[in-house]
Amino acid sequence: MSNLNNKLKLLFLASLALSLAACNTNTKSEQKKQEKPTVKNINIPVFNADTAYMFIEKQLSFGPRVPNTKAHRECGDWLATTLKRFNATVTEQRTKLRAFDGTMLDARNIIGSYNPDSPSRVLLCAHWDSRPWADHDPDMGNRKKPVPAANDGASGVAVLLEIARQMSISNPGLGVDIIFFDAEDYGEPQDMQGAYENAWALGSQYWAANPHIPGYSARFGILLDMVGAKDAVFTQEQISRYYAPNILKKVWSAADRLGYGNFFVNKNSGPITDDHTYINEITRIPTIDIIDYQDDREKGFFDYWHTINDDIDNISKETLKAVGQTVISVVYEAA
Ligand code: AHN
Ligand code: ZN
Repeated sequence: MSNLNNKLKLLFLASLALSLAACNTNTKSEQKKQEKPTVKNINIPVFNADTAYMFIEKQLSFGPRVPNTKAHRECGDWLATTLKRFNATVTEQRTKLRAFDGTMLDARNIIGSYNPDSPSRVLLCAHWDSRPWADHDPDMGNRKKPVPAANDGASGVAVLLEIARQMSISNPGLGVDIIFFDAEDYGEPQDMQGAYENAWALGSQYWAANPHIPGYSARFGILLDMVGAKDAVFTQEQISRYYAPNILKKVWSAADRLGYGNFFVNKNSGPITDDHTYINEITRIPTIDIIDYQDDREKGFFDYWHTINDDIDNISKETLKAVGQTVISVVYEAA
C-alpha cells in the first residue's frame, strides 16, 4: 500500500520537474526573442489605399500620358509639384529619346528624394507614361487608340505617391529615392515584335546610363508595374530572382507576414524586359519587379493589358493596399 503511494508521489514529482523544465526553456526562448527581435519595433505608417486610388483618378483626369502630348506635359508637371508638396527634393531629367520608329520623345524622368544626404539609400520606381496604342485590344478598331493606363502606369505611381505622402508625415530614417520613369511603354506594336532591340523602358535606360547624381548607388531597388488590378498575382520574376534574390525574399516574406500571401505567391515566372532589367544590368543595384504576371495566363499580364479597358473600373483598393503596405514596411524596416 505505502509502496504504491511512494510510487505515485515519485511519479507526481517527476512530472512536476518535467513541466517546470519545459516552462523554463519557454521563458528562455521568450527572452531570446526579446533580445534579438526579427522585426524591428519601429512605427510603420498605415498605407492609405483610398488616397492611392485618388492619385490614379487624378492621373487619368489628364488623359492618356503619351509622350509629346498635352496630357503628358500636364501630368508631368503635377507629379513634380506633388512630390515637392510632400517635402521631397525633386530633380527632373529632361531629354529627347529616340523611339523604335524614329519619333523623338520629349521625355522626363521625375525623381523625388528623401534624406538626400544619407549614404544609406533605397530606390523605389514605376513608369508614368501611357502606351500610345492599345495593340492588344480585341477590337481592331481600338488598336490605334492610346491606353488609359490606370493599371499599366498610374497604379505604381499612385502607390509611390502615397508612400511619399507618408514619408512627409513620418521620416523613414534612411535615404529614399522615388523615380517616375518616362517612355517605358513606347515599344514596338505586337505585329513588329522582336524587330527592335531595347525599344522598351527608354527612360530607365537613359537614367541607368546617366544617373541624376554621378556614381549614384542604392542598397536595393523595387519597381512597381501593374500593381492595382482586381485579382492581381505577383510571381517571382526571373530577372528579379537572378539579380536580387534576397530582396525578393525580403519583400515576399514581409507580404506573407502582413497577410498578403494571396497576392505575393511562391511561384516562379520567366524574364520580363522592364525598367528593372536595365537598372540591374547597367547600375548593378539589385532591383526586383513587383509585376502582375503569370507564365500560364493567355497574355501573361492582366486581362486588359494594352487595351482601352485598362481604366479605373479594373482597379482594386485591396490590391493597392497589399502592395503599398508591403513596400512601405520593407522601406521603414530597412532603416
Ligand atoms: C514586354 O512585353 C517585353 N515588356 C513588358 C513591359 C511592360 C509593358 N510593362 C508595362 N508595359
Ligand atoms: Zn505597358
